[in-house]
Amino acid sequence: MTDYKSGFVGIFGKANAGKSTLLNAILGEKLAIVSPKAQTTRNKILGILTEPTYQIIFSDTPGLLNSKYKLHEKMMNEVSMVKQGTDVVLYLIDANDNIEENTELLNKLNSKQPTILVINKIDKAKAGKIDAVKTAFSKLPQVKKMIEISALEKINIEELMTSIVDLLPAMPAYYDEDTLTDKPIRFFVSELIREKLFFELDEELPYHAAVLVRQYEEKNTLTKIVADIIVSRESQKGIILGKQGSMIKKIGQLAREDIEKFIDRKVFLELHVKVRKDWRNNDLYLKEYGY
Ligand SMILES: Nc1nc2c(ncn2[C@@H]2O[C@H](COP(=O)(O)OP(=O)(O)OP(=O)(O)O)[C@@H](O)[C@H]2O)c(=O)[nH]1
Ligand SMILES: [Mg+2]
Repeated sequence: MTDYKSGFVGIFGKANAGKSTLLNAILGEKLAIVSPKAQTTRNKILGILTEPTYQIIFSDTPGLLNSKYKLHEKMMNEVSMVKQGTDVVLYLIDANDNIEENTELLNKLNSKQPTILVINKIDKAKAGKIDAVKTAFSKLPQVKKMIEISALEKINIEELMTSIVDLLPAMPAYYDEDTLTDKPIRFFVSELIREKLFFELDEELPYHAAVLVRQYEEKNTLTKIVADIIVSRESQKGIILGKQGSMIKKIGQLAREDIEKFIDRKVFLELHVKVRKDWRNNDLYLKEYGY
């Protein structure tokens, strides 16, 4: 197959731009967790799309930010790693977001690879915003193409795929056609639990939490999973447990339902809460929790 195309495509942008939503929309599978809060994604996640004429290896990345603690540094290391191996850059901007901030961030990303500006959330873009974004970004030489999409409503995704394939090198597939991602099942399980924290807990708390799957055991009729929710302060433990354990019960129930969908099996999920003081600034803990 001489004209087969294949390559690595990094999805970059500010937190909350819709990067993980886009990855899921492209793959038709919920690989990356999504929440209304910024800084949901912490690890790079590979999503592989294999078609008869091309294979695209997408990488979702954490939103670009200024590091405030070591966890942030690790997150930005993930971004750098993806950047190094990428053939095509997708830079996602929320159509309503600040334009100057985003042009600066794309310049700071400083990738030499051809870039597609993906203007997302056009389903709720304010009048004139899309044109303003286009005017500003057309001045950047690395931007080869600009496309308006809605990752949530799956608008213009096909057009985006065509534009990506145009920029890909002729190359045989890197992965076999059954491979969807690079992360083990335990990673997705911990992410689905972590996602629930973003929805059920107030402002700051999800940013102090990590999830570690300690046991994953396939029994006859179900899969038994034991996981720790790690927080950085004693006071946070009580909040996650809730009144008579009501909060952790709710989190466990919602997570279990999603995990069952993901692995297509009945799940028994046991959650524990542990305090690891200031884990976000501790290299050993960060490593243990997968960062
Ligand atoms: N209206 C609308 N909302 C969207 C669209 N795409 C994503 N969202 C919403 O935007 C929010 C953030 O989406 P994510 O996919 O988590 O964004 P992200 O860029 O991965 O964010 P981080 O992981 O924090 O960097 C979620 O509430 C999504 O439902 C879109 O096309 N239209
Ligand atoms: Mg994300």
